[in-house]
Amino acid sequence: AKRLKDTLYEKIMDWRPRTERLMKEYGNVVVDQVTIGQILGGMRGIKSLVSDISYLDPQEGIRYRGYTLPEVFEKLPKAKGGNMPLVEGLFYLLLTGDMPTEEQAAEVADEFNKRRILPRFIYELIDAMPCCSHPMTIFSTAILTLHRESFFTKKYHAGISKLDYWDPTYEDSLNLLAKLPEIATYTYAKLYRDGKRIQSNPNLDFGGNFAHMMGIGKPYDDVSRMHFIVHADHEAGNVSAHTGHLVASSLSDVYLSISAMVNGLAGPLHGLANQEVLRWLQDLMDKMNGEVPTEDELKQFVWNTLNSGQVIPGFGHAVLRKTDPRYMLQREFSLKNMPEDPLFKVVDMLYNVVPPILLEQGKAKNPWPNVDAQSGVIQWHYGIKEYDFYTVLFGIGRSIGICANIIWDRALGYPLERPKSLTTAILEDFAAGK
Ligand code: CMX
Repeated sequence: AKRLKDTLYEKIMDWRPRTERLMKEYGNVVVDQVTIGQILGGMRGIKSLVSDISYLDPQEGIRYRGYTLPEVFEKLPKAKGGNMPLVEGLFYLLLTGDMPTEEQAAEVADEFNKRRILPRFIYELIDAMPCCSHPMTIFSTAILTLHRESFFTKKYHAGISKLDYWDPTYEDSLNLLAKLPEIATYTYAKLYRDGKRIQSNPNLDFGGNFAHMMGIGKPYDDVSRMHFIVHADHEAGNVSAHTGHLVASSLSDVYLSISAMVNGLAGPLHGLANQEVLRWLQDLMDKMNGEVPTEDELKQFVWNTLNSGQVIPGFGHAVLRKTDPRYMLQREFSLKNMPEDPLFKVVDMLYNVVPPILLEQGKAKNPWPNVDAQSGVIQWHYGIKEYDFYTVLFGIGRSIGICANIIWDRALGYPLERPKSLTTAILEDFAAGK
């Protein structure tokens, strides 16, 4: 069978004329207008990026390479002994646009396996991080430190052709992705288990091996696969994806770019929201002395949070205008596997309680839950109670999508990103019609 890299090369050669033609013949076609509100409002909604890896419809939610999430979960090859798809298959899909066969997913597994060993200096680095460092800081620092391994950077200095940039970027991406579960699980061991590390098992798939290294039995392998797959990509404009793309556009390699994207993910309005959900729920449970609250008590707690000027973590979205399908998938899993979990019961009550309150408050454009409202509760149920760690899991998943994006950025020769900024006075002149 054809190797992944050869398949990718063919796809790239087919795709290049499309972007070249758009650029040469249709470069002046107008796609969007920009208002002062958008310039001052975080560039919300401006159509100014391109990604073929995924597309987010405000009503329907994310599609990976044209497939909805339920389709992705149905069609990807499943892990042996599990019910969830192989993360390796997802990477194949994101990279090529083709739904992989079992054999094709196995090739990715094989590639990851060959590249997963961490250099000793990464363990030493994690050991040397100052106490109370947030796991996201450690994760980002470890990825950044691997920069010295970059194949792209070596090739660039040796002077390779621009047309070949994608190749060492692909190699760097596989090398990095293969190592992320090792970095994350050692970070966990170091912070919360006195550094007692469980060696990886080369016979297991990405998700299975992650669960094994975390020391958690079934169905945590399926939980990990589901988690990494639902978090992989959310088109190109969110903070993590955009940061990865932006940094890579200066020809910083994958290590520099992914470390940067992880830092963007670490903010409470983005990935860190999953940790915030758990912190918020624990605060609620403490106030209730561990009892599941009544609906009225829950409403009061939500209003108290809003009235103190805080956001309800896990609700709202910058683009989505319906319940996040990533929330629904995790909810289905929870209903099947942990319906009696008291925290899950509270999360499910919040699903009914929060949206009407946010609507009544009248600020949030989307009152519905997002991915982060559910993910932490599942981790908690399977024994990961150190919720500071949750965003690292998000980071592993998101890296898969961002690496696929960056490989394609290089393949299609996307240039340095450089939008134009204005001054307030210039905006005031526009406002006055000058
Ligand atoms: N609770 C309270 N207020 C909210 C809210 C929420 N969950 N979501 C939005 N709002 C408020 C905003 O803070 C904003 O208020 P101001 O006008 O006072 O600034 C107003 O509603 C309008 O915001 P918006 O246009 O609906 O949302 P944005 O595009 O500005 O922000 C997001 C989107 C996700 C940052 C926001 O909904 C939020 O803060 N949610 C809670 C944090 C969260 O769950 N983040 C994770 C998102 C998914 C992810 O990236 O991981």
